[in-house]
Amino acid sequence: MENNYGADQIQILEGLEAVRKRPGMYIGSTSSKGLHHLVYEIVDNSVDEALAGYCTEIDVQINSDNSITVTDNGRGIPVGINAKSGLPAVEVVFTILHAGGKFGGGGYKVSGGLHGVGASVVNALSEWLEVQVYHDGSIYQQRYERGKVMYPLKVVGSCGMEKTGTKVSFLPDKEIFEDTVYDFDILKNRLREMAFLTKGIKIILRDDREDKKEKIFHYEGGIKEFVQYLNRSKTPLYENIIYCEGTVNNISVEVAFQHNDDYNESIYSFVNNINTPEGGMHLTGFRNAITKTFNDYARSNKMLKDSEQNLTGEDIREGLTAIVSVKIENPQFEGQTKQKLGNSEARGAVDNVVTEQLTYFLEQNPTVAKMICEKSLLAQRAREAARKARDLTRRKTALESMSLPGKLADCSDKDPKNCEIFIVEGDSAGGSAKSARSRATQAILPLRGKILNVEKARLDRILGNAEIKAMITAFGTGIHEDFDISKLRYHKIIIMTDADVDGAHIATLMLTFLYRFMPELIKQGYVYLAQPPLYKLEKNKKVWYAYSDEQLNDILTEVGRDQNNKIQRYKGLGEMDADQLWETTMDPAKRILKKVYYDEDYASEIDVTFSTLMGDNVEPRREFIEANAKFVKNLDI
Ligand code: TTJ
Repeated sequence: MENNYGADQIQILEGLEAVRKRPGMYIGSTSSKGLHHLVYEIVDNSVDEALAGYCTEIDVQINSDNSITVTDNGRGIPVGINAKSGLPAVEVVFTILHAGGKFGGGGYKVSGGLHGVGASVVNALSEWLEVQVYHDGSIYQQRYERGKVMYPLKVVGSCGMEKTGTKVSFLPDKEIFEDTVYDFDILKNRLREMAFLTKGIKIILRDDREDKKEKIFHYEGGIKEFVQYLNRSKTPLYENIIYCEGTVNNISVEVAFQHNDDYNESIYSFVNNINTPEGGMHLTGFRNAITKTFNDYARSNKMLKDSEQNLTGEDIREGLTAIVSVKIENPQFEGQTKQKLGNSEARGAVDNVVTEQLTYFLEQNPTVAKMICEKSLLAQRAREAARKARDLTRRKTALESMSLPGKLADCSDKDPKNCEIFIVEGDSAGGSAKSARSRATQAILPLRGKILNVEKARLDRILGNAEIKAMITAFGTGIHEDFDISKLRYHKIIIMTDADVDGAHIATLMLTFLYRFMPELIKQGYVYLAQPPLYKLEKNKKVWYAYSDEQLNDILTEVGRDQNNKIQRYKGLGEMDADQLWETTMDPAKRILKKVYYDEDYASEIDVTFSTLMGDNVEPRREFIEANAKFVKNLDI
């Protein structure tokens, strides 16, 4: 028996020696993080006892020498002899690696850190550790130094029969830890979290060093109060904190949530009281459940019409604060940092519990249900708008990188001040304009037919339109928030259309586009309308051009009305040859340009005009063309 004991002792010491040789493998690190981890490893045991229903209070004390004392009022670690080892169970707990939770009790150990290594590791990494167990009116005690048993478990005193519990004190080993000074706030935060996650438990943290401090964490509402705490500096959307709880296939599920009026989601998930920053199956189950349940509710209550798209999970989670907490027997951690729950059965468990109880809650609380659905619908709309804006940005980038349009006959001068661009209606007129122009300073961009009415088309169609794309790239400024007037390649943008109703309509469509997409060009006076003549009068090898009926009359009166007058009515730019076009419309020395101006005082009126008069009706269009004169000034250049 004694020999056996000796052999076991050697094995045990080899086990704990391994922990001292490679502490990082057991507690992650020997930095401050590892130092604090020792406390959590011990407290976890008391939390388990609380979860088993036998412990209501856990006392954590930082002593003046930076040792820690954890006391609970549970049943006490068993002091009886463990059959397999022939040792008191309490000694097994502190001296045999991975013994934690495997003995006695019957229940599984749910609590337990990322490394889940238990009390023996804390013992191995402590200069000394003392345990006292209050049980059956006696106080049992054992002491260890760097994992070595100092004496067999002994009775050191007596207590009332009703008093039970466990008290563990330890001093982290300075040979192991870089830093052995405890930080009150670090312990405070984690213990608060543990208290939230274990409803009803009272955790007291005391600092007995110079700066005496005490904190008591006790939340009867558990994670409901956790959500309330997280939303404390926010404006909740409704008063209730929605709470779902249940056990499915031995997986215990607890979820609490509440929306606030901002846009971020803050969801924290836990497995066996351990934070899972990478989420995992439990979080997936929660997300699936709320997405499905809120969509079902919104549909059956006609908040979403049949034709409307489902709310996305993102829409529903806008402004959501939530805690998802599961307790599972054999958690599998995955991912980069092993902080993601891999057990797929946890997904179904959370989904079941949340779907069933949330559905019931929404039926019972229609006001809250409607508020959440309405917020989600707003989020959906905002998301749609944002997507459109993103698409637009993408398109814009595509436009910027686009080379100059092939149809553009550019000028050779690169100083925008000297340059002008003629936007010409029709390919044939474009051809004449190209041969007539002064190549150095005049660029020609012919447009085929009528350009798209930007008042009546969705943005995607507008930006997909070849004529519009050609203009944007030729001008060089970009559009909307990317508009940069300093990149304008021509200081005169001249719209040159036929001098008839159709021509005027095309000019109007052009102006509408410029007004909506590049209003600065108009405001800063870069936009002009060319004035081709309506009539040509030839007499005795002399030529006159008339830009209006009135002007023709004046000329006729001057030259005399006789048979030698040869009068030509221009129906379109295409009827002029290159020389005529140059002479009458393009030559800066002779032409008439109308400058399009923008009067800030008329801004709203202009806006309404462009929006409403670009309809399919011919009459309003005509009216508009006449009204157009309001925005156009005669200017002789
Ligand atoms: C195990 O099942 C039988 C009854 O006692 C259960 C038990 O071990 N309870 C228990 C352990 N309560 N508290 C602890 C404990 C407390 C501290 C501070 C440290 C450790 C290692 C365990």
